[in-house]
Amino acid sequence: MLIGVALLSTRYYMVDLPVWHFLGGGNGPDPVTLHLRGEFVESNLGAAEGPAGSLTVRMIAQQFDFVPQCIVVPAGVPITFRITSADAVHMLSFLGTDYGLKAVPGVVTEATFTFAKAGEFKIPCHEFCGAGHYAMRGHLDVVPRDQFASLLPGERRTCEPR
Ligand SMILES: [Cu+2]
Repeated sequence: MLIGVALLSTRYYMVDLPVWHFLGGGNGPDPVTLHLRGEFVESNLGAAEGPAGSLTVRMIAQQFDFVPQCIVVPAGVPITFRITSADAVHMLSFLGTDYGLKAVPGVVTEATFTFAKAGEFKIPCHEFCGAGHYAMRGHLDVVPRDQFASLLPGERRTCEPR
């Protein structure tokens, strides 16, 4: 019993929060209408410049991919990630770095990371989320700052060769 309680209390984000949001609590994004309205509509995903040159990346994790599948960001600039999930709990890890992010339905996870050098990072899902979990991976393309500045908004959401 005690072990059960201890286990559950460490799984707060996986058990309590999704139940809480399902019951109408909280004011996070609704996983069902995520793609249709609010902060996480398709046109608002990817890297976007905010006031004072800040950079925010918005992303949705869902069974079994990331939207957008690839994001382009500049090197050496603090990047604020805002991530949510459309279904299960997912865990993004940026291979080759210490950075990781949990995507939880109904909740926006926010963290700011800086990638010092240009390079490509794979973003595999590290939380078992279903049958296609093994194939769930995104990409992060870190490009030099001046190259990023010359990209059009649409080019920041794709890893097509430039
Ligand atoms: Cu997964």
